[in-house]
Amino acid sequence: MRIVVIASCLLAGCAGAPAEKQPISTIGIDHMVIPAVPEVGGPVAAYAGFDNRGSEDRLLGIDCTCAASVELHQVIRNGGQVSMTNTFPLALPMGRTEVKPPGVPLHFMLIGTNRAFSAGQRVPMRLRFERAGVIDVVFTVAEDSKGGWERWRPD
Ligand SMILES: [Cu+2]
Repeated sequence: MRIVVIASCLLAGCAGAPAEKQPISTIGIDHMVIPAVPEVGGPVAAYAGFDNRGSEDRLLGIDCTCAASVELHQVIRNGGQVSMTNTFPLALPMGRTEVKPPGVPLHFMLIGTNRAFSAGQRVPMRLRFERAGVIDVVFTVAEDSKGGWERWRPD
């Protein structure tokens, strides 16, 4: 049993010396969804839900080999004008926080993608938290964001 646990830890990309005490994650992540986008290079939205069962934390950033960068966009309406600004970090007070379709006021945005996304594909990303540290998760590409969010199930 011990060997199985270590092996799965290696697969998940656990970093740091084994003797070092790893920060205990108190963040649960779910509903990791990306809409299908056939064009390469354009911005692509991403969504996720967070359950913070510990003390207040912040999501500092997201890394994906699929994109040049990932931003947290806040949609700001100013009269007829709509603009999106990068607003990382994302505050995660105790309890539930959702970055949810339709993405207003918040969505994650993959900038400068290097691949297309088609429904059913799985896309690993690395989330960096101020207190919980690094957590690797896998996003699922859905035909559309809202449907993908509603039908999302844990592995
Ligand atoms: Cu955006």
